[in-house]
Amino acid sequence: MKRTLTMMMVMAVIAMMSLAASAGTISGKVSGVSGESVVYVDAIAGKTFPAPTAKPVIDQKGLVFQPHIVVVEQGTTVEFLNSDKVAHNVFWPSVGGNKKLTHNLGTWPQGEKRPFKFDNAGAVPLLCNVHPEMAGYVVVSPTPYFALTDKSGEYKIENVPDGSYTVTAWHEGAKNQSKPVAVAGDSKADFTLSK
Ligand SMILES: [Cu+2]
Repeated sequence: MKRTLTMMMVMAVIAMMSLAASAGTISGKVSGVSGESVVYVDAIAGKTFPAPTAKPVIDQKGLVFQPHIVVVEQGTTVEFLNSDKVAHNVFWPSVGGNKKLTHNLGTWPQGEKRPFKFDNAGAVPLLCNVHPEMAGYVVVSPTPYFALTDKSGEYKIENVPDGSYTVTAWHEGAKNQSKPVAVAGDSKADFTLSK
């Protein structure tokens, strides 16, 4: 009996180790631009993901969108808060460059929050029609595998299952760059973006 238990425990440990070995990280650096960028794994044919439950908040405070860039998984509801004494508006002219996906959330006073569920992938340039100088971004990733780089461009996407993917880097005002990345444990992918 004891022996069977020991055997089962050994087998469980082996199973856990092989699971751990079948996923890794994608890390690297985005250069050619300064400040934060976004890196994400593009849609994977035949693969869907559970609906995200987190609802990140973008605040409008001191006449700026805070944070300036938020990256979310497709299907995420983002809540837009106004913490200023003045009324703010939120609208976007396109999603992923598609102008048909333009939307105006309206204009609302201090303390109010309005949600929006982002069902389409791509970068969403946030604007406020009351304050033309205000700008922010929601970047909607088609997969749960995404990262915001640090200010020097370094990023790490964790728990990516082994496989072959297309990975895209985005930066405000620059052209997207996509490249194939084969993940087998820990992998590297660097990007150089330009306007
Ligand atoms: Cu505003």
